Amino acid sequence: MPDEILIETIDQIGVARLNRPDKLNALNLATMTKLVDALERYDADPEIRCMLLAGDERAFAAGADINEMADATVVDMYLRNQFARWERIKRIQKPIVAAISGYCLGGGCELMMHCDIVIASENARFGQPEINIGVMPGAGGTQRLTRSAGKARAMDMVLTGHMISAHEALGMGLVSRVVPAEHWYREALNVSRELCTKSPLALRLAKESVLKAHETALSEGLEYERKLFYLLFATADQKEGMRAFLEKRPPVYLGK
Ligand code: CO8
Repeated sequence: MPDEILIETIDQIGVARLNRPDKLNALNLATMTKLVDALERYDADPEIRCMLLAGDERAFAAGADINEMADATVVDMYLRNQFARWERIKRIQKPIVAAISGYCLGGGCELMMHCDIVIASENARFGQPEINIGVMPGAGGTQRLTRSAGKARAMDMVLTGHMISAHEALGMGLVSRVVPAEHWYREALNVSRELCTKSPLALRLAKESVLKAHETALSEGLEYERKLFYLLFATADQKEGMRAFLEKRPPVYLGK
């Protein structure tokens, strides 16, 4: 069994690292399952105070795995129920620090937005490029990005699929700190160590409270987004967009 997730504990920090470097850590179902299982184990472990989630230098994650979605039907996507895993991440009570270097795109950017403190390398690149493959964000991108960045900037990212730099992401409130490239992981580890010195209960309740501010009317938005995301799997353009990516050619969209 390949290790899609590397797990280690450093003092009281539960570390999980995405480990599909040849696929830029694209989030396939196995990766998401193992990641969520690991985070829940850390959440239940009284020895663990906080979690650190990272990719590698080239990519945090370049999105959901397009190979697994390219030929999927609406029914396949519905029965896969992959968003149940994302709901479980939402319920993690201990703080999650994210260490981001390189590409942080699509589902990867949405995963980053599920984390609590985000440390970004100055070389990190963020984006919601789903529009380029005939779909749209499905794991909270249209909702969380808009709440952080505001409508105009969220629309720009979601409708054009353009990537933004780490400093732009900082300006939008998407990340907490930008650090020189050589410090991206060390700084996240330092922040995690600092959290370990705080009251574990206060950390949990403070996290819960900050998230509450984000939550108002969010659920309806997420539900709406999900239905629209599924709906796109009924379009020819979704099949074309994803096939074109896998065949390494430009897509030809017919608007149907
Ligand atoms: N899925 C599958 N494979 C991928 C993905 C991906 N998202 N991203 C990269 N890869 C693979 C490539 O196919 C390639 O594999 P191979 O070597 O076998 O051909 C390898 O990773 C390296 O990628 P590239 O050769 O393309 O590397 P480049 O440096 O030329 O380009 C990019 C890097 C710009 C990041 C480019 O790989 C890219 O555009 N990737 C796709 C980005 C994208 O569209 N992401 C959104 C995916 S859809 C999504 O996230 C929807 C989320 C919905 C909810 C979440 C449910 C889990």
